Amino acid sequence: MKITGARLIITSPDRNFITLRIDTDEGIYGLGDGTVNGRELAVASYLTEHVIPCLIGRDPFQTEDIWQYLYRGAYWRRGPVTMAAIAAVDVALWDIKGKALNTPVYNLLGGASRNGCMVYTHANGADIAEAVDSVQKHLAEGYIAVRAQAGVPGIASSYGVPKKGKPYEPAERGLPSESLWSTEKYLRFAPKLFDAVRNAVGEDVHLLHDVHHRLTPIQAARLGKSLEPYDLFWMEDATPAEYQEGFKIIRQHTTTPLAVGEVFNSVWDAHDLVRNQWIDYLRMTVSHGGGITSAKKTADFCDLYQVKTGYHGATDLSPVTMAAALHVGLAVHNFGIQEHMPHTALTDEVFPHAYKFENGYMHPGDAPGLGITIDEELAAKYPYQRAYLPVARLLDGTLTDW
Ligand code: EZ4
Ligand code: CO
Repeated sequence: MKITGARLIITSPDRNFITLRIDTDEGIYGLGDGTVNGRELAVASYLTEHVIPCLIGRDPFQTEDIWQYLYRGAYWRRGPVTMAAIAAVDVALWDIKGKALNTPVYNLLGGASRNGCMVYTHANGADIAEAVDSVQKHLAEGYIAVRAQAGVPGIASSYGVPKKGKPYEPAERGLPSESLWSTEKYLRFAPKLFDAVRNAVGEDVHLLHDVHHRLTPIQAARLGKSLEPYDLFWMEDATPAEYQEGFKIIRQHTTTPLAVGEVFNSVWDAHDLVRNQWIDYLRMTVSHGGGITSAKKTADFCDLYQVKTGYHGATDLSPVTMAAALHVGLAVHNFGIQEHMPHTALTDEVFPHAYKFENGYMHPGDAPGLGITIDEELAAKYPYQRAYLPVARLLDGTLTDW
């Protein structure tokens, strides 16, 4: 089999997505996701100008060789744009391989290691009462694990809390908006939120929380300690992780489980975190970290240290990434949990898919390949629109981590 062509489908059904379609001489095609929220067109250009011309004529079954060709062969390594472009190719090739062999991708990664992938979804509210209601609403939908975020009193717009009446979507059309942040107010508030949520839902529900890189290591250590009575499944992105050793400080002070990595793009971003057992869950996005080939290797590396997967699954990753994450998650031994922030109905319509949610778990489905298609006619009705994530400033105007 030979690759005969590849092209991008750029569409914005409620938000922007970059989809790579690779075609072969046997009529089988595969899909990959190259979306990097707020930097979409950089990946598109990287693929169109520099990657697609190198793919023509290659054997799509050579996922390892093509991965190495694009990674080592570029000389310039890593970074979200490069690794998302490599991932888009890699995921599309696994899709082709599955379709050609008439089997779901998870069978090519070791087969199903479980019946389904436990997922968590997002609950949020402008205040504690609304957040508690939102958690209960998601439990009624069948979720057994829920992430809770609430507006921090005195801060106009808090991370994870939508504008009234709208579903939460981190990017906004136009140029970046600016939000305010106060660590002091947040550190006082977060334990009150989880006291209320835990009391409302009882012991059996898995509760998660996303700090979204807002704290220093010692502040994160304090938060982890103050949340211990509420038995969190994890505390996510407690501190920016460029400095991996920062997690050692958090670890020394708290037994609250730690998850990190949604902005990582290489196993090397997590090397110290994993081999020192400073974290419990690695969140590196399948489509930002080089695709299925590297996700499988990274999961196997984590398994040696009892670190589990907790793949990023926000709405800014297309349904193609959700499918890829579920195939890897079903197969690897050390699956932990999968984030599930459901796409809008329109996005789902543009990307018809075989994966399903039922009673707290998701399954990638048994269609050959990834089990995902794209309705190109519908996609064409929603052209790209510039959109950005917000930036955050401290109350005195200092730019901080959003
Ligand atoms: O803010 O993916 O855990 N999920 C998250 C996400 C991120 C977005 C950024 O593009 O933190 O909602
Ligand atoms: Co997060």
